[in-house]
Amino acid sequence: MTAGSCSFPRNASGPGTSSAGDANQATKVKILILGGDGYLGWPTAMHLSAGGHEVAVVDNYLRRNLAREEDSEPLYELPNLAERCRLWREHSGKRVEPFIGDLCDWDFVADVFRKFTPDAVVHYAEQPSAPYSMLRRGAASLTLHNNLGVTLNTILAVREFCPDAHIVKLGTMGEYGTPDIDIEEGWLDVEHKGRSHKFLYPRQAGSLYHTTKVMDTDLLWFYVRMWDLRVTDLMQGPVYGMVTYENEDRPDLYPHFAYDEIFGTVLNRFIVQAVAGHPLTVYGKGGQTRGYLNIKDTLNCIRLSIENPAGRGELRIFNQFVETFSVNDLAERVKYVGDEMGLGVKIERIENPRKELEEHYYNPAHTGLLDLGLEPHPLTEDVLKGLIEVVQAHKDRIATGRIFRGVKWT
Ligand code: USQ
Repeated sequence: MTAGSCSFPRNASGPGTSSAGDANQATKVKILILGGDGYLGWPTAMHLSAGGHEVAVVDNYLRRNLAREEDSEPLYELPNLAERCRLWREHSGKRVEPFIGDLCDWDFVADVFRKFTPDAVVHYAEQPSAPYSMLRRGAASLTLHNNLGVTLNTILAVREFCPDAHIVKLGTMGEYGTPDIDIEEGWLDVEHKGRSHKFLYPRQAGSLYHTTKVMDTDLLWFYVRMWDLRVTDLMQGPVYGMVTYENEDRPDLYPHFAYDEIFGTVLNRFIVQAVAGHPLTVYGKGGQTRGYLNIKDTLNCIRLSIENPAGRGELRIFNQFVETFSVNDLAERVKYVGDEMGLGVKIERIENPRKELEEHYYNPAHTGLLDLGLEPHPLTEDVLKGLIEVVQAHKDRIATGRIFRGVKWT
């Protein structure tokens, strides 16, 4: 058992089987990606397909539809999922099979799992935005029902159609919040009145979206204990970038790149703001610190998790990020590189629409994925310059009115 995992005692063959042994048995894995049209889902599909795995993707375009409803259109136009699969086939010679439908609908889920019975399921199929979840009653309800509904259906489908399959679930570092002690990798040994026990690390999320991820983890842990599922839950920080190994010269294979307040994450937003000549929108004091990663690191983390699966009856948790930065650090870095490129970047500290600590302790562990062989891509000046150049190529599509609307948390 690794530091970031917990197995429930089992009668049949003992606690969690060895990860390394499982990985060596199968080089080609049949992988179903739930949420395969999203910012991370589509690049993951291409990456795993390029790596020789057999891949299918499922999506109902929830993210695209919500973005349209909220006037949060991405930086560039995107082909639909069937077209993406065709383009990928042309480009790579490899086939990715698309399924379009709602994973909250059990009949659809059962149909997909019967047609494509996977060895591994990557579960991204959630409403992914914290600001969206705080917008209004309907958005809160959609976030809760969609996220928990898809997670439950995924668990039930694995149990019914492929009980040995490995579920790789995207959680979030935001499950832990910002406690005033070190954050461990998923679990905490608690000593109490002379006895000790390992528990899930205490979670105290900062938005309804992040709270649904806490609930997902609880659901997964419950069913790992009941049904000996294999699960890896990845506590991911904010991701940046759009260029991956598979799409370097193919903008038509870029992922959904959002820069608006609802669906855009902070560094992607700052890059677009720098290109548009909009002041960088630092919320409050800007001391909010998070763990960040390049989109290429996300792909490698998912691949490494699949190729080194959790054992039966094991909930394995990794903290998925490579570097920590405060919002101020990010703004200063974007300003420095932007100014070198002649953009004349300004930073503006605006009243924080969110309810969060703006200065706090932050020291999360993150050794599990490094131990599996992750080689991080740090946020260098060259990386920032490359991102700015890609956004510059789409400058005419930036709608500055989308950059800030002030969705209040309270
Ligand atoms: N922030 C600013 N200015 C902005 C946008 C954000 O100062 O213009 C600040 C936020 O207040 C926050 C930090 O930057 O303190 C990160 O915000 P974000 O919007 O990049 O990320 P967040 O809403 O937390 O959510 C994103 C993804 C989510 C993922 C999460 C990882 O949308 O799916 O789970 O990052 S984490 O933040 O570690 O919880």
